[in-house]
Amino acid sequence: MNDRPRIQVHTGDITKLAVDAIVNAANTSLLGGGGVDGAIHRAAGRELEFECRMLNGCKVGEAKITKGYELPARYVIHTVGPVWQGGGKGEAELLASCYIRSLELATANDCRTVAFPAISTGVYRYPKDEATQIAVDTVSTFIEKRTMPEAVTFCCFDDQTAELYRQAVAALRKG
Ligand code: AR6
Repeated sequence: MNDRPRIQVHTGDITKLAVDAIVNAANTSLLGGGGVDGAIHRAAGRELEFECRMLNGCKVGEAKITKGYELPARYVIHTVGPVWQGGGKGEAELLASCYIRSLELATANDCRTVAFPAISTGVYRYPKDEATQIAVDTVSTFIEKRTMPEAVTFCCFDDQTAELYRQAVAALRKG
């Protein structure tokens, strides 16, 4: 193991990352959509959609894995975040479950490096600060008990989101 922190924060487009697996914030159909889902399908090419068609969708809080096709990433892990409905419909547990199920699949497929977008914080309207806290807490709890994945990148699309993640990661290191 080297000394690089196991949790990293990156600002940019997740489709450009040459990691073992990128995570997609998909919908239950797994057949593509807007936001990061649309960007991943565009960059991976039509074969990704063909493989997704075979998967029979995915439940909220669960995850499924495909190949990465034309992406630099070897795999795409598709997970479905909860739609924000005010916080009283189990959204926090479902969002945490997205991170856990994705990391379990990554581990089962020998992925050393994994990148996550900010699941549910776009079209699904999950408040960014709460979603960030859940993402960072859940991932750090998962990896501290295991050696894999070796590194997890939170890939933020804008600087404001990246700053939220940096603060949450820094708080973790102090705590
Ligand atoms: N790289 C990294 N992050 C991105 C990228 C990108 N290329 N593009 C957007 N984001 P969203 P959701 C950020 O709406 O809220 C889709 O239509 C974006 O700024 O993509 O989980 C699906 O098919 C935001 O912070 O996902 C579903 O129907 C984050 O990714 C629905 O949207 C998530 O925003 C899922 O909604």
